[in-house]
Amino acid sequence: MVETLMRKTRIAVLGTGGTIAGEASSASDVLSYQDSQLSAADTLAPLAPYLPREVELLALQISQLGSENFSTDTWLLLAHAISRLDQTEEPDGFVLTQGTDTLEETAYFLHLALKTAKPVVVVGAMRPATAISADGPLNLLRAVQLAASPQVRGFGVMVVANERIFSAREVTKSHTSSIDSFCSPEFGCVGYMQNGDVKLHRMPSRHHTINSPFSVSGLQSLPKVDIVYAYAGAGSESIRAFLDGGTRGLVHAGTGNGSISSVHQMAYREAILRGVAVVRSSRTGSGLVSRNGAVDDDAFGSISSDTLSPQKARVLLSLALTLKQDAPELQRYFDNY
Ligand code: DAS
Repeated sequence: MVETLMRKTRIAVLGTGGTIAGEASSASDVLSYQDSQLSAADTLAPLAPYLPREVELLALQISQLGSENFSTDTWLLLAHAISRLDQTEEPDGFVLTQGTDTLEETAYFLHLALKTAKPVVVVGAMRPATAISADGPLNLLRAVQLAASPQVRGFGVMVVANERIFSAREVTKSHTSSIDSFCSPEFGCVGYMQNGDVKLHRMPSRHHTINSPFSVSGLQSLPKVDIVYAYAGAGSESIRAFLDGGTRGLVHAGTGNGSISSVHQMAYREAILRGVAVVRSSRTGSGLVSRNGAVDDDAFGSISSDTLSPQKARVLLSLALTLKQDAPELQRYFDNY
């Protein structure tokens, strides 16, 4: 008798801490708690009865810290861990659990840097694991189901939250405490999770992962890029401090369509003369920062962020600076990624 052994769908789950791994002293306490207490394996335990039999999980603890403490080195650590696992364990998909505060930055970084067509899902929770109505277990179950789905092969990095699937480039945390915090202003989600089934509505349109030129293989650090926040009456102290600190790129979180005050313009002019890249983005939360709009980028030597938020523009600029320094070439990355 010939027996065919079916290989199970293997999902690697990488834990890094955050609220999804958090504990409070009372189940009714959803706001004061200790994050990063449970291991990746602990957070997966409640899912066991609901996982399809053909799925097997591989749990790994990468770090145990709130995502407000993530750095660009954490992103590199995660990218290297995923690439290594991809080769050694040959999983079919990846789930990364982390705090929600900077989740969108990690997700976009991996979306640009990873060289895999396998689904990668970044997931967190707004309430600790001990909460009477914790969102972590359902989000995590959906993340595993999504990562196991061949339908999203080639979609790059996704975020799943509150039954919606988002593309890493577009997703943002939009609320301090609601379980419906994750959204994608203007673009919307790419699909839904419906009782564990993946229901897709569109594909991510910009290039990513295997179709991006960025590679962090062998890279131990990223170029330093900082964000300058614009507000009425802002001085240029932060720009000067960043320049003194050795920054390689500055992202302007500008008012409106990425406008720059005359005080900031003077300091940025000096930055550009010193070879520091300056990207104009907007603090408004949605819309496209148009090139040669509020500022004549051609004349000024700046780059417009397209629809990237300041924190996402920083991610792209950090990676772009590993390949190019020139403003027109950097602009091409912002037009395409
Ligand atoms: N502690 C914050 C963080 O790690 C919040 C969270 O996990 O959701 O990002």
